[in-house]
Amino acid sequence: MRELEVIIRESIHASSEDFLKVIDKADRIVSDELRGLRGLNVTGRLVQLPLKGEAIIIGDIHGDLASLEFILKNSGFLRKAQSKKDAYVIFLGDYGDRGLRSPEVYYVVLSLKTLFPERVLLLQGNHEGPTDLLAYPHDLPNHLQMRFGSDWREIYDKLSNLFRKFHTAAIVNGRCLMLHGGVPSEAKGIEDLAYAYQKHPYESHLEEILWSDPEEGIRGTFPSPRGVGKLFGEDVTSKFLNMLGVKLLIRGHEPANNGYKINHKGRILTLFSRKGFPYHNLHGAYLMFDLNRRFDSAWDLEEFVRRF
Ligand SMILES: [Mn+2]
Repeated sequence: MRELEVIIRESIHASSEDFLKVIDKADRIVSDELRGLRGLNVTGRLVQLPLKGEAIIIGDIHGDLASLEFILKNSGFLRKAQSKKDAYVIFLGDYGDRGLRSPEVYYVVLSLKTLFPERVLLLQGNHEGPTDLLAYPHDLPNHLQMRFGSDWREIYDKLSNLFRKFHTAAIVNGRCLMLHGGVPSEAKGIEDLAYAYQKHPYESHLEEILWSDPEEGIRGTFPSPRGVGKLFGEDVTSKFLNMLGVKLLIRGHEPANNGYKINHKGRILTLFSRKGFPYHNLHGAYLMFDLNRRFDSAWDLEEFVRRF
């Protein structure tokens, strides 16, 4: 079984051919999952996790390979997964762009998916959206071009095609929901999460799921300064989470100086798992807790947030 150090080294030295192989392999696994052919419990693009096992939840990485390596090493995920312990790693999306190591981060994340298909969940972020609604600046293509020369186009097209197959959200029944950005304010039920992917984000709940942010002191929704998605109030959060019967939303998307922040009376936990340019947050953070644990709010889980 491959060690973490080996995978990291591979990510830095892989040829375009090696990279394409990892993408193809991950694509086959993710496509099988969407057809219900794998061990994960998937409805549309919503994954249901069991009430047992350990969850390692990772927010935005944005090309920061060093933080990703730190988290994987310190959480002991590979060791746990290799010894067949019930451990899941759930990425909340936004793997590339911003940082200097976007191709390498994708290589590591996709390698993990191929090594432990049922233990690694890759959620879609707004940096993995459709090509006509992508976060700007989107510098992944430039990084691929610098590294792989004229092969960049094939790699980018295949990666980009795979992004659109990533899961939209994950749920632990009665406990928590995980997704990248925000609550779909007009959603009528859990199906709107599971099947949001069927329409372009502009015509579906997916725009808010990938792009929205919680705001304090407002009711309902307001236009987002991002120009896409919305700012949503605590009333929107409570209505949606109560409808799903969960206590907490765990999401990424927003930089936080401490690596994490809590909003809407403890019903939202934001994780930001990378450091450095261009955000300069003091800490990155990830969450590691037992899926069997009962909690009422983000404050009950705060002791399991690991800052670095
Ligand atoms: Mn984002």
